[in-house]
Amino acid sequence: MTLYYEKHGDVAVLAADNPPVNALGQAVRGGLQDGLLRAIGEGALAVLILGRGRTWFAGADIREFGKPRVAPFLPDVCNRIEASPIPVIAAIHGTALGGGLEVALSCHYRLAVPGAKLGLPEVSLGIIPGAGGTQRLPRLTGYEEAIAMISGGRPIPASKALALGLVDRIEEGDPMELGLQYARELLARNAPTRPVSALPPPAPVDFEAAKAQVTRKARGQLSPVAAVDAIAASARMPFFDGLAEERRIFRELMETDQREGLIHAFFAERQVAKLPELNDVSPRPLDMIGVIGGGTMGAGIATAALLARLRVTLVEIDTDALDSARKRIAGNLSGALRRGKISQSHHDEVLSDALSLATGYDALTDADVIIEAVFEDMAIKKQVFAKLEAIAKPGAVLASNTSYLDIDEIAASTSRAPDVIGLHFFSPAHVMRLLEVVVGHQSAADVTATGFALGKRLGKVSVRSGVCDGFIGNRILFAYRTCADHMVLDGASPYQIDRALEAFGFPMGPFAVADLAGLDIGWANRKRLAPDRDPRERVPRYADQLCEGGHFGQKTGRGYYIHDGRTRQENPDVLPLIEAERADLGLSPRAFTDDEITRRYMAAMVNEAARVVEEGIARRPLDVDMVLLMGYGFPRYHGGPLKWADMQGLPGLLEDIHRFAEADDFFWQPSDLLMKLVAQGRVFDDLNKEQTP
Ligand code: 3H9
Repeated sequence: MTLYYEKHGDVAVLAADNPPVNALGQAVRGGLQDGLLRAIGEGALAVLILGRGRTWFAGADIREFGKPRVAPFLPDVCNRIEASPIPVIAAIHGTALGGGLEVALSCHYRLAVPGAKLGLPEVSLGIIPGAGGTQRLPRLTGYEEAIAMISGGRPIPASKALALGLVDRIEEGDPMELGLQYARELLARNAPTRPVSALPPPAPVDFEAAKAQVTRKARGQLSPVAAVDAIAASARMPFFDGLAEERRIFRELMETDQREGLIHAFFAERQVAKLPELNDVSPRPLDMIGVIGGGTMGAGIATAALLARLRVTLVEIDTDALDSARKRIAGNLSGALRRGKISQSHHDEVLSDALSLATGYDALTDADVIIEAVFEDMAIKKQVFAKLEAIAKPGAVLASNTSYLDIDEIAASTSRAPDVIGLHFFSPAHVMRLLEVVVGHQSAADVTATGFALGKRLGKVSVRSGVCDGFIGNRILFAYRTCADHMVLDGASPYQIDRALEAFGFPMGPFAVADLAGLDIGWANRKRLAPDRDPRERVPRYADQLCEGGHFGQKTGRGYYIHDGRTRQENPDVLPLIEAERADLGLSPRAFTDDEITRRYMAAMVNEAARVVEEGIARRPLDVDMVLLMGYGFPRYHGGPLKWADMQGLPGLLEDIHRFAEADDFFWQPSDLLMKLVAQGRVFDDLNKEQTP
């Protein structure tokens, strides 16, 4: 039973019970429709709609998307609720999202409990509201707010919903009791039905200007822009014509790769922490976190833990360094306060009680998890772990935040290898949502589970990675960055490459990203890898020359670009360096189209990603997708590199790689997994499905 019908005097209660989120699957829709008819048939005077469990309806059942549609359809259910001859009341708790809010908008009266959240997040799934949301919401809130809510997709708290007229009242208590009381009050004053569709559309706004603004922000994503079109229809058409227009746009978006990519990302985000090796494994305690190193990374990790209300002890080498670390953390926390992420009292409490700073490792004897974020050098890391071994309590998890180095080698330098793990945060660590949990060959299962539990506590998306140089993300980055360097040597400019990839949907192209991260990082890495480099590798010199000139990107104001605040301009010194290098190498530059740039860059990314899966470094293709989406700016609406590859067609990609290999068969070696999938006529997503627990 997914929808309960109960009679409470004159009021019929329809209560959904479809855990976990009361999604509006076929049975729930059918139950709502039948319950309404039954209530009217039995002579009820009002209907109250509720969600049992943790929430009101969180939306249409996304699992039904892409399958044959089964009646009754949600728009019809909503229209029937609105057309009811007796008042229908929504009592909202938890989340009223998407189709869930559309059901509420079809009710005649709405009450919410204080913690409720309301929203139309469909654009984040690549679609728009399809059951009247774009036509009913503006009639209550006006166009400006409706455009913000629908094109932005972010839910709003009940208090804001009240201010906007989206709910009629907020009351603390049990939604069923509150709803029944509200229904009786309405009956006592003979309150009429109150269809939102009968309201006139609000005063129109400049929809073209609104659309232009949304287009700029959407960076190639279709749904937020299409949402403005659907909302605008409500200003020029009668209600039911507007509904038909909304439906037309909804259906069109349903057929797009963007919808498929975004829904893949939605489920992958929830799938990524589900690993058979963690079934029935309990994490170790994680109340007290130790952080070694108070630079940008260490301070960011400490901030992330403090924001999650964990106790933190940070260790630095001397009082000056501690002072700088304290300032960094305080700066991060006041940023969080400014952005409304924490309250003033949480902010003050954290600084006065939850954070301790010390210069000696002895302060870490009580820590449950100790994360080192010291300089990226194996010898230094080993010294740190030797000291940790001496002071950490038995069972403490010893973690390294290294972004490249071999966790197994670090673990082997202690006698506690099973306690050692990599926790690779991304900078700024209190903002970026990705955490790579790097599992060494000897890491204990409950240590891995603790890594995931910590990630969850910090609100991160944690991805399991095996050990290799650069783990999942930086290893793949290295491959596509190398491809970009080759294209520069062969004739493309860094600026054309950045423009082409920004048009693909990345917020920044690879050269702008390098400037942001600091060119010295790549420089150090090239030096580290130089001794073992294969002579066939093509490594450009011009990037080193920029660094030798003291130009490290944004932090020095000059790199590939000249930076002035948030604006960037091409650095005129860069192209001459590149031209000189091409001349030295005897290369005559050729023209690249933007399309070729994107195809090569993506082929390099997909090929390396496939190898990462083939070698078991990532357990599933979706793990790679999450890493690139969460940590590397990959456009979410393409679903991640391997989902994108599936949608493009793997045979075409493999053909590209074979063709590129004709000129450079050292770099362009197709992955065995990619070749196998093509030969079998399968796609990466088939591997995700095979491994879904
Ligand atoms: C829509 O409504 C279209 C209409 O306009 C028009 C129709 C004609 N369906 O996130 P959690 C699953 S589009 C199916 O971990 P939380 C989820 O996969 C929809 N399943 O919990 C997970 O499963 P599992 C608009 C869903 O507490 C489990 O529920 N609505 C759906 O962190 C728990 O989810 C949205 O976009 C769904 N709609 O967050 C809302 N939602 O345990 C999407 C969740 O097997 N949902 N599941 O991994 C959310 O934003 C969050 O799930 C929510 C709860 C905030 C509700």
